[in-house]
Amino acid sequence: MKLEAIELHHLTIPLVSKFTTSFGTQHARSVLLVKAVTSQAEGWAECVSIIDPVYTSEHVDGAALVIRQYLAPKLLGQENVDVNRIGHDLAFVVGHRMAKAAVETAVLDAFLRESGMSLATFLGGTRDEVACGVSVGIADSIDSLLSQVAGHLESGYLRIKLKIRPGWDIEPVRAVRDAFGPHLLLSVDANTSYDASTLRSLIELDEFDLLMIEQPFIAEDIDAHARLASRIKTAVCLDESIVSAANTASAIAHGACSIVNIKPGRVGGYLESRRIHDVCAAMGVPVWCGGMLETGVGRAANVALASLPNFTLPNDTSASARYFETDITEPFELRDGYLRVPTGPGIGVEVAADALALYEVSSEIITAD
Ligand code: OSB
Ligand code: MG
Repeated sequence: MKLEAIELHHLTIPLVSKFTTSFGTQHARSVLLVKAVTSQAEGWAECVSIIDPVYTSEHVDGAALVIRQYLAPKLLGQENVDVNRIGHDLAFVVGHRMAKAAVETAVLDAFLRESGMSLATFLGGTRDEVACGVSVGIADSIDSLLSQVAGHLESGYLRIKLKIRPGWDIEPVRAVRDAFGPHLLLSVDANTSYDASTLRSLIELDEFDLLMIEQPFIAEDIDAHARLASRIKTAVCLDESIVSAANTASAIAHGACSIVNIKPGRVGGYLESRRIHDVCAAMGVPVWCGGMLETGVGRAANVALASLPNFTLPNDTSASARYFETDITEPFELRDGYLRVPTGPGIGVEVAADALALYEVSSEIITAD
């Protein structure tokens, strides 16, 4: 396949409600869409890096620069782009996995549209709908948190994940557990905000029968996660620490996690995500698909990934309405707690021209030479 151009589209899309984590508050998504143009087809992908380098080191402007200056020229200069070798072709750039994932996925989408095959089929998906949870940000008050959780349960979500940080942990978790009972699938996500001085609260959380504690410590500190995992009965899940199949196998072997959150952007794409899925399956570790408040473009691909067999826990793939008033694709709608896996070619959804026009801030076309 010959690649003719790569386009970058910068969008700003307001969120229906602000989203607060231990690393900050998002009121809008700053979305970088990547479009791959071949003679036969166009493919789309969403770069999930956020506007500031506060979740991982990547950020939107950095991703655009790396794509423009390094990744796109490498692929545009090739006579024949092989979708199974893009990871290898782009390996000369160190890191920048969200940027690489977006380029690889856009080209893969174009290739699959040419071939008439869905991404789910290409990846080896085995289900036609995926179980959905919802990630609830740090709230202004316990009352506000309880009413948000009640609303999400009303919508049908199958698992509630509470964002926590030191000072917002025991009290909100106890309040939600007390209000919604022992059967609620409830987990917490600390986004690396704990250390030895706040370890005590994590141990106290053990009494609330949580499904998992996600990424309490900094990404590099595998050992701290292993020590915590050996002290509590609650499962430890890694998010920020997981960047490749190799480092996943190592983290599991060290006892640092018994559940893995796979985010395709964070690990460099859907092919590496599939390898992580396979490693975890072989090591008896269940996985679920994390989210980055994606539009329908990123969500469609995530839902395809989550159709693989070892995605046995509810995913952070919520319906479009949980994030946006108007999505940029046909909206994803929750049915009894599940989203349908798209069956059309590629990611299986289309970018709506009017929504693109509504939200687009700037765009550029990158060609060979
Ligand atoms: O840690 O899972 C996270 C959003 C931005 C950055 C990090 C995270 C998240 C979420 C959002 O939890 C989940 C979703 O997309 O619904
Ligand atoms: Mg997380």
